[in-house]
Amino acid sequence: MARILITSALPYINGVKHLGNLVGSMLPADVYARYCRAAGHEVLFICATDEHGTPAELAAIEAGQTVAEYCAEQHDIQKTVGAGFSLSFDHFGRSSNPQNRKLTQHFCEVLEANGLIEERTSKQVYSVDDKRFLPDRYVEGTCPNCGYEKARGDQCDNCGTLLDPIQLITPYSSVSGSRNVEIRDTRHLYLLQTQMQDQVRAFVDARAANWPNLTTSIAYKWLDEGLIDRSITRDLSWGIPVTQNGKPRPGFEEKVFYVWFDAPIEYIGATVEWAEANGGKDWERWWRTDKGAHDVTYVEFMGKDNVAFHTVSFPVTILGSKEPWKLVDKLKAFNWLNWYGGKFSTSQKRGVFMDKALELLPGDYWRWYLMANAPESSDTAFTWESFKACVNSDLNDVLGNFVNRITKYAAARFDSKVPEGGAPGEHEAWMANELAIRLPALIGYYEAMEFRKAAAETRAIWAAGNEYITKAAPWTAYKTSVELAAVGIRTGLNLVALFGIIAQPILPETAKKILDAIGVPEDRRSLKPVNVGTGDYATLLSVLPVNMPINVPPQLFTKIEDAQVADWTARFGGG
Ligand code: B3M
Ligand code: ZN
Repeated sequence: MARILITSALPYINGVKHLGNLVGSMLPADVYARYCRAAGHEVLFICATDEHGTPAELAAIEAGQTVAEYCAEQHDIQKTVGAGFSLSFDHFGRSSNPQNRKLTQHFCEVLEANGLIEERTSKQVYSVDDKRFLPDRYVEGTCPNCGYEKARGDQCDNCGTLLDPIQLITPYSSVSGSRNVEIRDTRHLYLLQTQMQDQVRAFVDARAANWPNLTTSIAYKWLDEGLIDRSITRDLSWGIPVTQNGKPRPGFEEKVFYVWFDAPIEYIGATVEWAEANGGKDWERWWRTDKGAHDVTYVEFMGKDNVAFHTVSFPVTILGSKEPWKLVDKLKAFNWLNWYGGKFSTSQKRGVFMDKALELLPGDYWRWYLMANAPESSDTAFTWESFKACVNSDLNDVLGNFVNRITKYAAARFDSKVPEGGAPGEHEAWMANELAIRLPALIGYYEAMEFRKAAAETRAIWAAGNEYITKAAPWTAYKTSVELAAVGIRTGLNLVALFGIIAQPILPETAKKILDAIGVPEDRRSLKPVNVGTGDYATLLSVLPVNMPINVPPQLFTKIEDAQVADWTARFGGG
């Protein structure tokens, strides 16, 4: 039994996330956490809302709330929606909680003690009417390169030039549209990443062999370009106050930490929240290598745009502290799930968002589609047509029908019991051989966090069961030999149990319905090879004792109709 710490990238607080956000971090992290638990490991699965920064402040203004009220409300909404998708976090915290504040201030102070923090003055655009310094992407103006009039402060969308906002000609605030802006000096804390270059590279080198290409290529791109010293404070009121020796830092009373400085620290902060919320559990054994975390495997999940922050920036914080904190071991990154040809967009409200998705269909439908089509090796596209095809074929035809047919027949002809009698023959041997090949492959894909392949193998096992039952045809056999039919139905019921067991990571609600109905005890639901077997006929038939009573599960899935696709396309777009 291993100890595995799993974190999902923290969803930003400004509204319910879309399906692309879900499949890029929270969902695969959950599938992996469920796999690891079912494989018998000790798992701690942590997530939280990422609540600081300008977008949170602006969203609160738009909602007519204080930012604290807005965040509290949105946190609860995201928590409820996550539960609707069966996301099994051990704790879903908040980066604005006191635990994170204390840790973030601590990290800054030890980094400063280690000579890695410096105060520097820089020039920034200040909006007099908005009474605030404007973050780069909230300043717009005319591009000095191509003359485009709506260039953003960080980059011109017309010619692609990377910009510093003070280069814009006739800048204005995109928050209010005001042109009453000036360039002012402001002092900030800089984290001297340049001094950590070699240590971070050594850290990446030591792990690169275990990281997928997408992760290592991004980490090395940043290292090869050379790390730059980075400001970790901002002129804002909403955020974590900047301290020195535990007191407000002189000159920084109106400033807070930059959201990307405190957000990853919240992985630790949320673990402290979890410990405190659960009667003082020991959080240090997950995070402090001097206090038991040396044998923890730490696995992070995120979209590719977050990789640099987790392979370089956060490790600078951790390594620079010179304290024995746990560093990431495995990092699984995802490409984009697109909405048809384009992008899902939170600001433009394009695509399907998690709350709306649950109004259409239960979480398991989405979980299956998203994992079977996860954007692992390249971007993938959501379409209603592919969603319908996937649900109707995999879930209804392949899994649902099998479970329904076998259990109903057992109920009708074998007195709702696992039938005894008869001896296995060539069809059962074929099925056992399929499992002998496919079950270890499935476990291997989960271990390697290859989720599309895990979903495909799960489906292939269900499909093999369908092929078996077509060959064995117990309903035909029954007419001439009840014993022969008994073998087929006994095998079929054991396959139903096995199909439920292997469905647990991706389809937790459906798996529970199946396993509860046919009475598989909790301690026989594990995904350890001793339980699911390596495929010999003895283990294949050993999940359910003969004569054990079984129930027919409630209907597992309903098919998606063309009319629904038309309705959803009209409501959400697409096509
Ligand atoms: N909140 C993801 C985003 O908003 C960001 C992840 C933080 S992980 C520490 O794009
Ligand atoms: Zn331009």
